[in-house]
Amino acid sequence: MFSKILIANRGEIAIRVMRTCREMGIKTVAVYSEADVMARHVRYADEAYCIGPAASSESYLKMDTIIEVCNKTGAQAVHPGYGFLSENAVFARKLQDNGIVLIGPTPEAMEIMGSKIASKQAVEKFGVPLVPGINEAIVDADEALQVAIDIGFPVLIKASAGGGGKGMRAVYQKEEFLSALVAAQNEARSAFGDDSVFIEKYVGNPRHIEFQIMADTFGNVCHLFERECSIQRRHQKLVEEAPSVALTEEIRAKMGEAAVNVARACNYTGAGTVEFLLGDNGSFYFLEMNTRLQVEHPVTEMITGLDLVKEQLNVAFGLPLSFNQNELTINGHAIELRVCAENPFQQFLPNVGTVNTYLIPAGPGVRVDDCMESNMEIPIYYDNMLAKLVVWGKDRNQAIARMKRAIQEYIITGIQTTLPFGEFVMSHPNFISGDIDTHFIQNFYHPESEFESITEEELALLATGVAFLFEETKSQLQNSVGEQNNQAEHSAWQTNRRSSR
Ligand code: MV4
Repeated sequence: MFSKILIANRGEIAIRVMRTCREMGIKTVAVYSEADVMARHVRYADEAYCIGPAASSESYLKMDTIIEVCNKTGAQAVHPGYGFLSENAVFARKLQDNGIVLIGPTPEAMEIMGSKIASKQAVEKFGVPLVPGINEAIVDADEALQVAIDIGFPVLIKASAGGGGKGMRAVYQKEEFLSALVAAQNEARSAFGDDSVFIEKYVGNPRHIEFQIMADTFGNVCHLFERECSIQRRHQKLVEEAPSVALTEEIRAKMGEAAVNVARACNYTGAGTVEFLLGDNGSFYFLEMNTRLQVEHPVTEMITGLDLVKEQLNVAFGLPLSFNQNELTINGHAIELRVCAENPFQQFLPNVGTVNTYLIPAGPGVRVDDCMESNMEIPIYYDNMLAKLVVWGKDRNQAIARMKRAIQEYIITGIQTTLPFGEFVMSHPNFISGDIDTHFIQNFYHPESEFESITEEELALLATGVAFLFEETKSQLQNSVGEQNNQAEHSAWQTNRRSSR
């Protein structure tokens, strides 16, 4: 096994990775920015090196500097966590060229899955179900219109280089199509430097179901069941759980097999996630594959009893997976709540400042992956997720009860967090009965009507400033299109302003 690795990340995920390293006797090297001098991940590591100023582009994204630190410290491998360089094929290649192991997939797999069109073309050959549409970049606008008419409205125009909802546009009738196409192409060009877009049938009220997969270098590919991540806002997940109440054993087996085939389609190695849309009649469609360890991986660890970081390290070192598909079973139920520095009573606006008191819950079935402590300022430069509150129960009801109890035990003063939103979800009849889809928040969560709102101008100003600073959460703040909820939010704002001002 490796004797020393570098963790090219910060926050809770850096600590999460280092914990497994310590259990396995692997020394850890942290890198940090000038904003993170006091950060917990820096103190947790065996060695730590400052790699630049606060801005991610000057520190956590500096490939050559990170490689220099590897060379200086003798770190044999790099764990990229999520975000930052984790899905960057250029970085993966640079590591390869320097004889450093990336704890992640090959650059080739990253490239295929980084392109929506390339990934759909690759997985189609493996019989993976796709949303009806065209898996090619649109070249001729009039031809594209005919394709849209053939598919039937509503359709979605999606950017090939997009992901997480960036560069998506819903079109409800043919009169809107050509202007939407031009707008989508322009948006894709300025956001990704690539204006390739394609068209899909718009699936209404879907669930977001994703499968964890693990693959080794011996051709073993397993799925570790699903996570349901339907409770999202602006493509930021807020609550995730495993397993999903929506899957029968039959659908789970089919989707699991499809997820394994997606991995095979790109010769995947390591930990990855295959995202699907699940329609209400049990139909499911491949959306995209994320070529990293995800934020919500702990719910999978809780129901499978596995340590995904340990499996990643084994695979990266050239060892086989420690299990095969037949040995995996779902044990109990796990739920994760993302604890973010956001005001859930004001449209989840990012909330900056200093945490005064910070006390985490504990007791049976509670796990907190975090990077906070009392009297710590939240750096404005990065993702505003402070912690992940994860619970396990023998069944879903026990997990929900534990989550409510843990939220009540959690004490965070000085800033607003998403904890009260978590309590709202855990108490909502539709969540309790499992009757949820990707429109849960827009359908059921309207606390702002009770509170005085800021103006749209103030929101726009804040959003613009913050968008620069949060590399990770940029997409949620951009006025992403293709969602009815923007309209709903817009009208909520209007109503609010009229009533409160
Ligand atoms: C869709 C869709 C409906 N129909 N594709 C959003 C992010 C990106 N991964 C794909 N997304 C969607 N693609 C078709 N053909 C609806 C969404 C979508 C969504 C998906 C998962 C979770 C939350 C979502 C919220 C809005 C839209």
